[in-house]
Amino acid sequence: MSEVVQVERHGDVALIKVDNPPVNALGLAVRAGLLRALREAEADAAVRAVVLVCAGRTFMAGADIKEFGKPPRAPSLPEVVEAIEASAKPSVTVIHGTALGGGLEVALACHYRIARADAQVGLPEVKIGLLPGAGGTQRLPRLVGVGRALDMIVSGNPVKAPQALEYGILDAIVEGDLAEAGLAYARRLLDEGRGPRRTGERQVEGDAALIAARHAEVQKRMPGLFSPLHCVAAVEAATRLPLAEGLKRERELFQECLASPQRAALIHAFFAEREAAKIAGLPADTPVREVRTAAVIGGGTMGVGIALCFANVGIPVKLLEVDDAALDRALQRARATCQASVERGSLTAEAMEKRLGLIQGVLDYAALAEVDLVIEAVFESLDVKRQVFERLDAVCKPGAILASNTSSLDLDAIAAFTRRPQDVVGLHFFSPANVMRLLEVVRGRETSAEVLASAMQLGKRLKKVAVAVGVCDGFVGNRMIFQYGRQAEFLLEEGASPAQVDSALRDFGMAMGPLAVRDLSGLDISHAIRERQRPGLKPGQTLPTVLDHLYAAGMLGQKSGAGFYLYPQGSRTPQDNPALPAMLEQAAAARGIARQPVSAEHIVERCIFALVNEAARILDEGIAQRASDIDLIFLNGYGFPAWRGGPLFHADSLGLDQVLQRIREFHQRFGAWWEPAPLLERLVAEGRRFADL
Ligand code: 3H9
Repeated sequence: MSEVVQVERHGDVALIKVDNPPVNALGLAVRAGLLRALREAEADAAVRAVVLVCAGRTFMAGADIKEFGKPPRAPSLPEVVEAIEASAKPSVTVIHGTALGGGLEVALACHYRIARADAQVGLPEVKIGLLPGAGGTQRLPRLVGVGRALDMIVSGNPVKAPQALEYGILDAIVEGDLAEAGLAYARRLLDEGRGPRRTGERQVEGDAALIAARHAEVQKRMPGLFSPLHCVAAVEAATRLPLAEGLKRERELFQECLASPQRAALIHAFFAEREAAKIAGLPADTPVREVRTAAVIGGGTMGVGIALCFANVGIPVKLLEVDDAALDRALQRARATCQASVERGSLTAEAMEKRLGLIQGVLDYAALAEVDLVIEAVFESLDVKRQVFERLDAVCKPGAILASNTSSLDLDAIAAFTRRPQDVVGLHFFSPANVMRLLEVVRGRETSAEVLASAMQLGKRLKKVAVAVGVCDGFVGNRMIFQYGRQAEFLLEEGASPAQVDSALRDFGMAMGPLAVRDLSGLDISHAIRERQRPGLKPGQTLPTVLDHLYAAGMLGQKSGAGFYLYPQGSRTPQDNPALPAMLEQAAAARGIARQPVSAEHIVERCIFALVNEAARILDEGIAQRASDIDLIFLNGYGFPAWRGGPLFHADSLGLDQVLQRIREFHQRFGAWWEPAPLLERLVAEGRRFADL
């Protein structure tokens, strides 16, 4: 018997225990072990029932994702699952932690399912470009109905044990030792004379109208995504085919997903997220400082969003403002944000009050003396930051972590305003902070290993994707986005309209077009950044001038009703700005060019390759640790399409030689901004990819 699967006899019940840390993934050894254990129990006349439990922190979290894309090895998971369901002896499984993907499919094949109250079950395959391929799409609808099965399979979101009980996925919720609970349940089954109860033998009620509606909804809400429609098709098959044929159809659809480039991109993103937590030179056992209480300085949109991040995970947080009126506004803003969640149904009124109760408004720095961590979210000016950090240095207890949410100022300069630069770190949240998953953790020259490790751990606690970055103008994300946005402006001057630029990039998969984003964040901010950067430009790095024209006309984006687009009467729907064409003509004339049509393909190449070229410099300078960290930043902070895996995964899949060739052409045609990054040239010369770094 393989050691990852062990069998113990408890009288007439065989207890099968899976122990494959960290998450009991169903790799080859587990599959083979399960099959052997099952056959052994089948063959032993003294065994009358089987109990399946997992050791460690969780039930099986699914197939072993590392095996996808490699040659399949028998026994396959569907084979194991079929054997479990077909068994003539009743089986009970006990779920703790998360039963996900193939893990839940194994559980659905067991004849009875019980779980701890804090367990969760789900079929998240869609999130990695797949569909449940071991019977999940055929058995779940048989158990919970087509509507609920589609909800779970298309969203990939898990449900908690009490809800799973209500749905009929679980038979009971249990407490205490897993094996004992399973054995007790099995004994009861035997006492009551109950035998196997196979989900696959149940009938599914078809609902063609519901399936058609879901199909249409997926097409609308998830454009460009390959696997969600396959999920719908597989569930549809369950409604009209007998189990064996439905399983065959599921297998075919699964194989199509497995072969799709989107699967590879999404799995890249999955592992990128896990990799990002590992920092070279920072051992996993680096001591961390516990954050029991926090404070945020500044109650603007950003500060309030950050305070909510803490309250959302149950950490008490003080919010400091300059006077009563500003504090009132900030607390109102926090309430309004939560209220919107209550109205959407994603938060109960009771939970809202609990969260808001964790945010305490304060006016005096003295109130911050005992907090474990402070995040400054005040105006982006070094002078203002100096005042804040000098005061924090004076009042905060020794060992408190002092963080800045600056998006582009020099963190080392900020750290130098204190006598404890080792305790200073950047925590760059993205707006809206309580929604966006990305957190750039900026490591200053002096930031201690302990503070960096604590900040990374805090990111995970706040349910963020924390990525460590180094100090430079704009860190990783914004530094790249400066290049991207600049190309968007050049393209306008060369002949494109804002709607053309934005729709080309939306069609590529970006959540929003670059110009609509700029209007949303405010052109005054873009202008201020541009002016700050101007003195550092290298020879030949000319700037587009359209922004200057808009700024001079007081067109600051959504906040002023006009920017790259027009927003009449407070509308958020962009319309053409009639003042823009004349400005673009002027800008083009100043550059000595005639505006002419630009293709969508050219727009995408200019903007996306600008990201890639800058990312290569960032990697070379060590500002980002690895290519996949940069991908992660763009996937979680900038609306880059997950199914393309991030800008560098995308560049690898296009072929870096192709990308470099286009960049060289752009260098010839458009000048200094396009000087190829040395790393890109090296990679191409060596026939390597970003993924090989
Ligand atoms: C599937 O089941 C297909 C079937 O339908 C059909 C097949 C025919 N495989 O996230 P963490 C590793 S598709 C391999 O930091 P947490 C992970 O890389 C699968 N490795 O922990 C990390 O490794 P490392 C459907 C896996 O507590 C370590 O475990 N299932 C897998 O924050 C810890 O992970 C899913 O999509 C895996 N399946 O969260 C579930 N899962 O330490 C994917 C994890 O070397 N997993 N690892 O960096 C998750 O959602 C989370 O990992 C989980 C734990 C919630 C389980």
